[in-house]
Amino acid sequence: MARVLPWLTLAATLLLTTIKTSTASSMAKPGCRETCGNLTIPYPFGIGPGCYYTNGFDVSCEDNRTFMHNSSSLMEIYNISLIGGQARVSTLIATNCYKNGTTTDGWASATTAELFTISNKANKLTAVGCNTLAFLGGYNEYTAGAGCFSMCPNKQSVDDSGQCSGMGCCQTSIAPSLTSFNMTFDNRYNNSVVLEFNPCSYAFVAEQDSFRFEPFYLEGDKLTEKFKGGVPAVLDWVAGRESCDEAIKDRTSYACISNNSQCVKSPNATGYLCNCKDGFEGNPYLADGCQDINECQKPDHYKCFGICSNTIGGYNCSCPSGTHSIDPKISICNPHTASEKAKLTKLFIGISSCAILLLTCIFALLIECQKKRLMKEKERFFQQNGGLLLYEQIRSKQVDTVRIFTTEELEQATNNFHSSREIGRGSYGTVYKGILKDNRVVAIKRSKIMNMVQKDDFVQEMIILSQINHRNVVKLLGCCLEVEVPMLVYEFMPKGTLFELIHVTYRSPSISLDARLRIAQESAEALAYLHSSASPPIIHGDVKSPNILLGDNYIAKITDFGASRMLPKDEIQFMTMVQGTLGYLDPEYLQERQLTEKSDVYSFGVVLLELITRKTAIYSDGTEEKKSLASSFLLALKESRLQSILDRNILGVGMELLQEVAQLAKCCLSMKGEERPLMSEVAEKLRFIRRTWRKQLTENASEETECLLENPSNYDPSSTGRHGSLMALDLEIGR
Ligand SMILES: *[C@@H]1O[C@H](CO)[C@@H](O)[C@H](O)[C@H]1NC(C)=O
Ligand SMILES: *[C@@H]1O[C@H](CO)[C@@H](O)[C@H](O)[C@H]1NC(C)=O
Ligand SMILES: *[C@@H]1O[C@H](CO)[C@@H](O)[C@H](O)[C@H]1NC(C)=O
Ligand SMILES: *[C@@H]1O[C@H](CO)[C@@H](O)[C@H](O)[C@H]1NC(C)=O
Ligand SMILES: *[C@@H]1O[C@H](CO)[C@@H](O)[C@H](O)[C@H]1NC(C)=O
Ligand SMILES: *[C@@H]1O[C@H](CO)[C@@H](O)[C@H](O)[C@H]1NC(C)=O
Ligand SMILES: *[C@@H]1O[C@H](CO)[C@@H](O)[C@H](O)[C@H]1NC(C)=O
Ligand SMILES: *[C@@H]1O[C@H](CO)[C@@H](O)[C@H](O)[C@H]1NC(C)=O
Ligand SMILES: *[C@@H]1O[C@H](CO)[C@@H](O)[C@H](O)[C@H]1NC(C)=O
Ligand SMILES: *[C@H]1O[C@H](CO)[C@@H](O)[C@H](O)[C@H]1NC(C)=O
Repeated sequence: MARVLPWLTLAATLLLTTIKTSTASSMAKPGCRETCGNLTIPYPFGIGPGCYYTNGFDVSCEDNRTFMHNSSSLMEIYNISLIGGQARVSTLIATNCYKNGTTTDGWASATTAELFTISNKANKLTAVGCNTLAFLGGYNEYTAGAGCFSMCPNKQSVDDSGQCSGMGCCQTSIAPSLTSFNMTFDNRYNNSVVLEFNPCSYAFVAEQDSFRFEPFYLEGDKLTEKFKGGVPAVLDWVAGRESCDEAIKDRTSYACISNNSQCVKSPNATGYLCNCKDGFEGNPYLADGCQDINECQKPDHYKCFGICSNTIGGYNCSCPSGTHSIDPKISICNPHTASEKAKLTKLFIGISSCAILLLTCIFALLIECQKKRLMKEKERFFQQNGGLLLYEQIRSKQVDTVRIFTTEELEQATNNFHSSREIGRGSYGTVYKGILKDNRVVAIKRSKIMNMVQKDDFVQEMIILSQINHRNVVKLLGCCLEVEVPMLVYEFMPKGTLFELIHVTYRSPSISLDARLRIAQESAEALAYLHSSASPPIIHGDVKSPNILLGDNYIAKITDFGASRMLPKDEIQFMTMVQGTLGYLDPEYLQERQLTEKSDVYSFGVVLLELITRKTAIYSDGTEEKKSLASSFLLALKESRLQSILDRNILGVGMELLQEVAQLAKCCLSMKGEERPLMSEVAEKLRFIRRTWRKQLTENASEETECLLENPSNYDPSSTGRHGSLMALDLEIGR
């Protein structure tokens, strides 16, 4: 069956029944029929001469159905959209049936009117059949084509999901902007093989969304029955093919003639369309077509909670006088009057700024208080620690050697008391290495809570200590009183303690006898000085090898004296102290709890023993049992086996001297204080022993190491600079 429908230019049966609807909202040209059946026909479409814009928009109305005139096939119009420039129309169906051994040569073609194109976005080439290959030959500017193949060997294989999946139905895209097409079938695929359930094949261009495939379409001529008028398809139309710029220039053919209309580019096709401007509605293709929207009458679309007044192209929504709008656009009116509102706003602003100001003040005050408290605390500690007293004393006695450091200074010097700066830690507290602003290296002693008897005493001590100026006494540089427990700042001793030198053997495998004697002598001199320089004498109270420090060239300097002033008061503290100085403590003191200069002498005796035996004050010689160095030594001396207890490294030459040192030590370790020599005597004796030793060394020069004899004649007991270097050398050799 072939249906050839040529260009139809049917003169419409002019229904001059001018339905007087010349209202402003009329979509048709004034004096023209506006509807056909249920469909409103808006200008540029129109029925009859003079009622349409241009040829393609010429439509006819038959039996309440609308048809396009100037189109190659009689297309029924189902729907017209002015805004998108689209129309839903019916299209032809090409049918190919197998009958009597032959196939009808079915084809269908269509040509759209000018300004109309077939929408390729909305439409698809659709073929229905079970051995069907359909072609579409189309034309836009060029020749275009599409093909669609569907196959289903039996009834069961037909896809019944409604989809055009290729089994009973297929769909394929078409080229854009087609103005004409011709659908044909390839007869090599015909319905002979599927005749019993599908005698015919169909092809058509259809709106994809409106066509749903049903398997029964394959039977007989069910499909053509269902879509008698044709399958819906979508056409794009434009008011002109030119762009808006071009269209506006050519005023004579410009379609957007309404006031308040505007030209827009067609969204789906090439060319332009007309729209009403915002705030207007109606038909932009008609003079006076775009009418102002009375927004106030459409509260569903245009919100206004106040008093609505329509304006041309918009509306004015305001609040009754005396009320204030929260949202100026839609006027949600606030019960507060404007002035009240303003007042409230002012009040609010006032209150909030006051609050902010107040908070800021409070905050600043808190910070200030904190600062003040800190300052007060510091001051309290300063006073508690006798800061003022110290100041006075410093002024009156013209002490210029001791400095009062601030906490900040010391924190800065020790990198906030960083652990990497720790150089010693004990029951007394921690010693840090500090570097002052002037690059001076110092040792800062931060004690744990100690039993400070009286602030006066402490200050007194400070004054005394600061006045002590002996080369073998570690110099006190200053203190910091702003903390609970004062911190003391000493000169820094780079070579550690005597304890480390003689007992941490890997550090100094061998120390010469001369070096040992020198250290002993220097320490003795320092103690003698302490005992004699001031009245009452300064008792060290804690003489032990860890309290003898070594400076450059291993010069010995004693530190931590004045313990007598800070003696423990209660039993627990006493026991702690005893434990700390076990092996050094004067037995008399243990009984009488009275420290004297002779207590220092006893302790020094133990240090002397450490030097010649290289054993710690409390030691164990392989066996579990801990022995007191002093008692072991005295026992060995009594049993005349001194050599057994002495350091093997110094045995050999100078045995008589060692005997003398041993005798000296024995005297120092006398049980009764009065039997012990004075510290000055000890120093004297050591000086003598040392001189003898050096003489012997010179005599034995040929056998001894050359370097040890470097400038032996230059000896001067009061100068240790030389000996310092000797000592260093000895140590070097020892390694
Ligand atoms: C018009 O619409 C009514 C109901 O909306 C419908 O019953 C009638 O069939 C329609 N007429 C045409 C010609 O489409
Ligand atoms: C067209 O529709 C109108 C009303 O909608 C009806 O009165 C008229 O009979 C219809 N005409 C035809 C031919 O159906
Ligand atoms: C136009 O098409 C839409 C859906 O695409 C439909 O809802 C509407 O009823 C149609 N209008 C007419 C007049 O056919
Ligand atoms: C073919 O069709 C003709 C009429 O068009 C009919 O008379 C004839 O019987 C048919 N032949 C067969 C084999 O069906
Ligand atoms: C129908 O198809 C068969 C094979 O599929 C072929 O032999 C036959 O010639 C075709 N008939 C026509 C009329 O093309
Ligand atoms: C045509 O344009 C309109 C408006 O942009 C849009 O809503 C519609 O989906 C388009 N039509 C097609 C088939 O893409
Ligand atoms: C459509 O194609 C068929 C087969 O090629 C041809 O016979 C027919 O003339 C074509 N129709 C048009 C309008 O071009
Ligand atoms: C349309 O605009 C023109 C000029 O811009 C004016 O003269 C005419 O009065 C307007 N028409 C209406 C109905 O507003
Ligand atoms: C809206 O109305 C108010 C009061 O009625 C007026 O002051 C204002 O100017 C109007 N705005 C516009 C855009 O017409
Ligand atoms: C439309 O119809 C007019 C008048 O009947 C004719 O001159 C014109 O060529 C036709 N246009 C098309 C595209 O068919």
